[in-house]
Amino acid sequence: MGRQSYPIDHKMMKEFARKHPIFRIDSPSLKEIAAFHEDGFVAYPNVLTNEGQQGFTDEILSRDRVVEFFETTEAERSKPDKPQDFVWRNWDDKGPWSDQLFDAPFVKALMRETVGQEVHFCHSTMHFALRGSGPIPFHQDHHHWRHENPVNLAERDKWYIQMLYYPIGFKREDKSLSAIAGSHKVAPTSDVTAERMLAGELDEQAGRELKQVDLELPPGSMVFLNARTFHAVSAKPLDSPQECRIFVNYIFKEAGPPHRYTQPIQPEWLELADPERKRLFQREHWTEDCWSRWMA
Ligand SMILES: O=C(O)CCC(=O)C(=O)O
Ligand SMILES: [Fe+2]
Repeated sequence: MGRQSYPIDHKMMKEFARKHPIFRIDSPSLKEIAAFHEDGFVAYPNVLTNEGQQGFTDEILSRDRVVEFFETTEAERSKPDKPQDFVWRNWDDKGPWSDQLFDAPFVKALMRETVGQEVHFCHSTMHFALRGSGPIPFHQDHHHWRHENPVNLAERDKWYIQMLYYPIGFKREDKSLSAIAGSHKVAPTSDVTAERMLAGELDEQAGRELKQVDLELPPGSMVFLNARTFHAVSAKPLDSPQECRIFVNYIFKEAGPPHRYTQPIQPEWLELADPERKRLFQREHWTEDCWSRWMA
């Protein structure tokens, strides 16, 4: 399927997905779901099909904004300033591979086994890190936990899930992802820090040993992450053998008030969606005053 502007005919996309599934598997195992609940994340190394890994990567690299970024980056290389990392939020210009990541059988099964039926798409992003890219310290991305607005205080126990895709993978200490296993079990008070967790001060509260897990993932991998779980990313060394690390994030939320980044859905996405996908997309998006309306 050639480069076309998105969304193209949804029936065509579905037909493509049926013939060319992006995932090797259609559902998680019980053991994986148990590990997810215990650790706050589960890694799926090489979960994309060979064709999916290649197609997804090519699709990413062929987006107009991406082509422009690399053209600019080439020009910037001869300048003294380092080129900036690339962040695309919201990445709405999908193709037939990234389109599958909304609701492939594997995605739906993961959601069904964790969140349940009341799940909404929140937003999706694309990121590139070039050599010299800095580290990201330990953090949580669950907005109901990070915003003190009464709506968020009331909604804190609802699910906020990130599906982190690494189409070309990463090596340890080369923009590698680390997570503190079990950290999702600690109450979200302001005195909780990654340092205290790693020093063992909060093990008793979590009911387990909180420990740092440093990942290394081959191309075509995904990490299914409870966004309460503390996670961090190392820097990309200047002499990294990988020129540019690619990371794509699909975020889903339990039904309820918008999160800080819950994105607007384009009308054409809804027009073309089947009923199941419509349910994923039919929710309120974030606006400056949305939380005050939810409390009224
Ligand atoms: O780059 C990654 O692997 C994860 C990045 C991250 O944690 C974030 O963007 O919030
Ligand atoms: Fe994060």
